[in-house]
Amino acid sequence: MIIEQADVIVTSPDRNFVTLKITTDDGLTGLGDATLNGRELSVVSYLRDHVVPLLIGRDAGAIEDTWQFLYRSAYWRRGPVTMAAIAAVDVALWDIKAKAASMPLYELLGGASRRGLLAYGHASGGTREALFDSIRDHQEQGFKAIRVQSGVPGLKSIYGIASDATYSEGETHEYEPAQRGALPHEEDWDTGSYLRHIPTVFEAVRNEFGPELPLLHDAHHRLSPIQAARLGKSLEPYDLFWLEDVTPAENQEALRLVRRHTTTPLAIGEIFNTVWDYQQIVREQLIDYVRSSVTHTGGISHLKKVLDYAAQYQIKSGMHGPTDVSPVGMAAALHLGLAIHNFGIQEYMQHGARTNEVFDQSFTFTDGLLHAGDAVGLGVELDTDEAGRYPYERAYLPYNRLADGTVHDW
Ligand code: KDG
Ligand code: MG
Repeated sequence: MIIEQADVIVTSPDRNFVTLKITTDDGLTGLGDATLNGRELSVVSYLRDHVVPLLIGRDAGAIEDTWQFLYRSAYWRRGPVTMAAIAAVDVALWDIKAKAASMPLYELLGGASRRGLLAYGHASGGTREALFDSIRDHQEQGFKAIRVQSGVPGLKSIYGIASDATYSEGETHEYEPAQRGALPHEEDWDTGSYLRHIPTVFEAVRNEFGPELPLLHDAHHRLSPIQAARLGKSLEPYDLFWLEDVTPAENQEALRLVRRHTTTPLAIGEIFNTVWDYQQIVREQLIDYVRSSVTHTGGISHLKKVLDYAAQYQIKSGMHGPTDVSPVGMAAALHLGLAIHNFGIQEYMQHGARTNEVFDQSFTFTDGLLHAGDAVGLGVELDTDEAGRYPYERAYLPYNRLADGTVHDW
């Protein structure tokens, strides 16, 4: 199994995706997701210009050795671009190894530890009525756990709210933050209004939907440690499954302060990319869920190390699964989630119809549980002709300004 060819495929069916396809001399192919939202072409260059030439002629079965070679020989370590590129190689090689073994990948990773993966969907609404409709819609789709994001009075556009205008029966409407265009979209932010409003939203949701439905919320990095502590405390009566990204977590010590004040479970890590980003917060038990995706954390080989480390402290997985993780990245998450013991929950935002035409997938979603399916390998194939119909289009994530014009965390 010698690597003969490696192609980087960029396609933009509903949004931009970057996929690495590795082909071996015996005709096996493997796919890896290398999509980095809003910075896609930097990973394309990293792969095409620097990594692909190193792969040709290597043993496709030497996954750990290839990982260590790519990570250490670059000298420049870590970072989202490097780790997304290495992740794509790693996942493509796992796909090939599982195909060579004629097994679904989760079997090769140790076999299934559960029947399926509890998934949470994204309910949102600018108004209370739209939010309740969205929660009901997700329940009808089968979701047994739901993330709740709400508009805030006085703020025009805010993270996590799907446009009410696109909401109609039978239509899945997922929130897509990256917008095509020459410049990023500007949103407004006011922490005081947010902190006053959000507890009233969860009170109303609990009154309407009862005490049992697992509810999640994403604060999207916007709070200071003491503000985060206040939010966690004020949400305690509504029994959240988790509160996500309360602070910009590169300041890991911030979470000590948050923890001292609240028992609301904390999830962090979608923008982390190595085990070293988790060193302190895992060792000091400052979080409850690891939010990293396979795509942004060096692939299955590296994220498995992060999750095994977390398992020693009873910290579980909560892998990132937004639309910017491609179907290839989602499949990798599902195989890993099935195999590990400390699985917690899986984020599941649904891809659009065009994306599902480009990527042929074998996962299932039944009664609230995701399963990777029993096709060999990852269970995803990419239709290159279909992909070729959708060339890359520049797109940016939005950013935030406060009322006085100051740029704020988005
Ligand atoms: O690319 C950025 C998105 O993936 C991110 O904003 C989504 O926070 C997110 C989530 O929890 O899915
Ligand atoms: Mg998030």
